[in-house]
Amino acid sequence: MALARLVDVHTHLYLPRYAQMLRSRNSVPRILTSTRDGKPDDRLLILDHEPSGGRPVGPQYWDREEKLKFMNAHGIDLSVVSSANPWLDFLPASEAKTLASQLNEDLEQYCSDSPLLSPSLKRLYGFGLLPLVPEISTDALVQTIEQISKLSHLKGIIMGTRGVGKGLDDEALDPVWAALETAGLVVFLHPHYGVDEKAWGDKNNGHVLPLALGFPFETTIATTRLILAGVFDRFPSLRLLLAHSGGALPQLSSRLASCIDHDPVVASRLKHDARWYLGKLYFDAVAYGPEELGFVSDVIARSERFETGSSASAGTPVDRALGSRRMLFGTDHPFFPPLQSTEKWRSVVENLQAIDTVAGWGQAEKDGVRGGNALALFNLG
Ligand code: 5CU
Repeated sequence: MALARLVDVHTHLYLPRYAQMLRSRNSVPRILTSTRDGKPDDRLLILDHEPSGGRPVGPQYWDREEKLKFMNAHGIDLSVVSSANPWLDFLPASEAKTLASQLNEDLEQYCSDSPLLSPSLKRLYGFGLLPLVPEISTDALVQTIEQISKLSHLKGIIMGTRGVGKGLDDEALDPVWAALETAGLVVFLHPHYGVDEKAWGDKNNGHVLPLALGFPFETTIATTRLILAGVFDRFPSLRLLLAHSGGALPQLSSRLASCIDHDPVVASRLKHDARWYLGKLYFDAVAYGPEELGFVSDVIARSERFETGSSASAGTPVDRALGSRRMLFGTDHPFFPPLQSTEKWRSVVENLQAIDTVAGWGQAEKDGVRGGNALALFNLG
């Protein structure tokens, strides 16, 4: 019987070259460098309204030994690491292109030099970066996809929601989707911008509202725009992994389908009911609760009902276990460190406990979400 592995698909880093670039900047995003009691006391400023002076940032963001230590402490066998936000979004096109290519080589090295998990597997694989910024040429994007597809430890790319300036439903991205589909690279869609900060009012709630709601709503909107633009109709083999279990999309997908049905502009645009597309997506299992994970797996499984365009079987129970096959464990490391030092991070323990206690998932489904689904998605035999 194959060993059940624990695989983290949502785990970030700032490669040393990227951290160096952040240190050289004097506007956000940036790393502010200083020392306290003779030791480095670097601070990260990437989001609006970071606590004054920024958040502590250190080797856990860039040192591979720290990533492996974290993996060992939590029993994680293998991680598919990705650069943390805001990627290259804020750079001019020529700089973004050069840096993307250098960072992809750096990440390949970071992974290929990692310890062996088995004779055929390393402990680290990665998602590369594309220079997705305004005024970049399509050729530059496609060349970077070709570069990544030749780097054997890079299994996909991470991207934000802005595309080349007009969002992900921009037709200018069609050659990018086509090239990613052909290369078989998984696209990890991750938020950074949240939603209009006016929605948060003027009380000081720290980062709770932008992170708990703004991030997932951003993913919800971006994925919905992809569906509405027919991207999954034109690129049916594109594999998209959604951060934070797809945000609010699973909860809102029937409302979305109904709004489409009643809208004269969109009603006949798509090949399928909106709910069908959710069964083509992959969702990380970074939702922190068993009820949420169970619900997402129901919504994924339900997509089959819409295969034929009919919802005649609405009301009959879906196969929750089937839906689990598109869900994958993640930690969001090094974000969400515990406020008080503990051996294991609460954010990780909660996500593992959630997977372990979903009603209707047997051992095979739990093992799948913990790691088996990721090994299959990334073709890591
Ligand atoms: O806490 C945060 O700021 C973040 C972030 O920026 N990106 C992320 O992936 N998780 C948490």
